[in-house]
Amino acid sequence: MTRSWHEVFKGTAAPDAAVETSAAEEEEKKRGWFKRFKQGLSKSRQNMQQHLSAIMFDKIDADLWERLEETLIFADCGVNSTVAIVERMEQAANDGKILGKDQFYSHLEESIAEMFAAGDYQIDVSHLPSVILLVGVNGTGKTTTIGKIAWHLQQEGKSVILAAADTFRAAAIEQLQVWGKRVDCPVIAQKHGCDPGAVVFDAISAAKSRGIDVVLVDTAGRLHTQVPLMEELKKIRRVIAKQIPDGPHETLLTVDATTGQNGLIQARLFGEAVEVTGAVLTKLDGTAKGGIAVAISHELGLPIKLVGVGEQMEDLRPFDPTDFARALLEA
Ligand SMILES: Nc1nc2c(ncn2[C@@H]2O[C@H](COP(=O)(O)OP(=O)(O)O)[C@@H](O)[C@H]2O)c(=O)[nH]1
Ligand SMILES: [Mg+2]
Repeated sequence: MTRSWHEVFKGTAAPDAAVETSAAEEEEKKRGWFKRFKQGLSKSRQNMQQHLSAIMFDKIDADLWERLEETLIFADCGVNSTVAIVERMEQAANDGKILGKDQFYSHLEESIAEMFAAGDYQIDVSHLPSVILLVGVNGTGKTTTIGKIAWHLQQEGKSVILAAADTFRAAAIEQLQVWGKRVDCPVIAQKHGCDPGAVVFDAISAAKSRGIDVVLVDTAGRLHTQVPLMEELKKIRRVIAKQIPDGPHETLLTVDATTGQNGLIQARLFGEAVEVTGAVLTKLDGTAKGGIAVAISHELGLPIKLVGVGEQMEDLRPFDPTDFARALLEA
């Protein structure tokens, strides 16, 4: 089910009863979000439907399963998820549950949704302050996602501070400052090249003294193969844990959907080096192979907490496996 932001951010209050929107209005809003999400997935949906449209459904036989398998592989669902989905479908067919097109699609929707890793799909902002670390390869959307999250958190009544701990590139600090201006929240930054740990230390100190709710930490994303980056990330985590023993409360890994299986490999290496609590899948609007969402969650065993389906603030959406499967298959 489409979730609203206060359902995603653990630690934010439900809308005030006095100004609470009616159930019908809430439904209407959720329909709007789903429509937008579906729009972001249109390339992937067209691709999927084009492949499946050749199926006649007059015979449920090996040819049909082969075509389904090809479709899923081509959509970048990954080999393991594909095999699991097809097996589940064949089983349902053997049990007499798939006799035609409608049942095929409804079972496929269910089977895809079930591939997503079980886990906590919420983002924990219940601490004071809560610390959220964004990690991932360069260009996967860390800085942009931080700006978008900051805006949504503020909409839910949380105060936010940004920490420019990607000190490796000068442009990265400026980019975060631009976001800080845009969403109107403070940015703690030092000079290009300085110790990212020091920036994080300052940001947490500032959050504590000013009573700010959430610290969002931007980090560098030089390639995973570089040992120093992983050491740097571990050091940042130690600096956080020294000030806040149970922090960071979330470590979100950004993965660029347009990089397909290659992005998945990079993400896996990141995930092995730092403890990650969830994934943010960005640029889902820019690919016809949205099945990568299935592969990422299934292969990494990570819940996808957020997805980017465009460059606007509203194009960062809470992720829901059932919505995803529906948006991928629904006509
Ligand atoms: N279309 C689209 N572009 C995105 C999305 N998320 C990020 N981008 C773009 O991807 C590029 C790299 O993002 P950036 O935040 O700088 O990545 P970083 O290096 O990981 O911090 C920027 O041009 C963003 O505007 C998304 O969900 N959809
Ligand atoms: Mg960046």
